[in-house]
Amino acid sequence: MDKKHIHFELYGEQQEVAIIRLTRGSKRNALNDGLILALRDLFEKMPASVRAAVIDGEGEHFCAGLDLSELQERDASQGVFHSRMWHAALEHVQYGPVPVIAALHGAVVGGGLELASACHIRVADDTTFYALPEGSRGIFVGGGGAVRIPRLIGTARMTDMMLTGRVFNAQDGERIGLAQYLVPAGTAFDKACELAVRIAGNAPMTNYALTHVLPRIADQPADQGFMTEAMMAAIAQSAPAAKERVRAFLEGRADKVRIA
Ligand code: 1HE
Repeated sequence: MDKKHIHFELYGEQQEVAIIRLTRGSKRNALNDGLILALRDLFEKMPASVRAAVIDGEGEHFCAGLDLSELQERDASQGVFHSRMWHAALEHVQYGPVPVIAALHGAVVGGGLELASACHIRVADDTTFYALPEGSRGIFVGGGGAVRIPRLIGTARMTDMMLTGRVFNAQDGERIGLAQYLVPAGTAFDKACELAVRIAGNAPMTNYALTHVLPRIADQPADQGFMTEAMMAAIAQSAPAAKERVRAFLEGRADKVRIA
């Protein structure tokens, strides 16, 4: 494991937000095996106080993707296991204990985009650019990108990115759905922390429903999806946290919905 290239700290009044920073800036936060395993372990052993997490990268770029220097040494069967290791690690991010927000800047490329797409919310600053250089390097995505990226931007756009080496800038990335938020240069981390604190205050069952159940409903046929939704709705609304929140609104103690 490569804990020296990953920084972990707790943030917020109740230490409710985990900050996870890739700190391999000299290699543009390229993800070697040790870093991928360290990410998996962090999500597996998240402290109990944590209710949301932020991932960002040190230096000029979020992440340059797979560490290409490790690629040269692998044969086909090792390649399968390597890809499956990424899958397992990024499953821990997507289906881990808490909602995860990626704070993006600079290069979000290859495996860096695969990592970002395993997160639940992406906040990009103006310097962000997105690419899948696997296409021009003679390889393919292997970290879950073939499953997750078409769900964000559609199969046609991902095909274009890989066939032609197309690079999307921050504005176009937000327009096509690679990020949900676009913020001025240098502010993605602060915005991600602000969102994380807000998310951490949600009822835990609602956050669980959104991170673990909604994506599965989206993959179900409509008939099954409606049924899963009904089950989840019933479970969420029966939690004491939900009852108190609804009561607070009815008694005028909770915020109304307003545009910011
Ligand atoms: C790396 C990597 C890397 C940088 N593996 N070492 N990803 C790519 O094909 C992207 C490759 N990287 C780049 O295009 C550029 O580095 C960046 C646009 C991200 C940044 O450019 P720049 O000018 O700021 O940095 P640089 O000078 O290119 O790189 C600085 C150092 O980082 C340099 O090493 P040095 O020892 O010469 O200082 C680079 O070699 C090193 N570096 N990126 C290894 N990716 C699960 S499958 C996923 C498949 C993929 O992700 S494939 C896509 C890989």
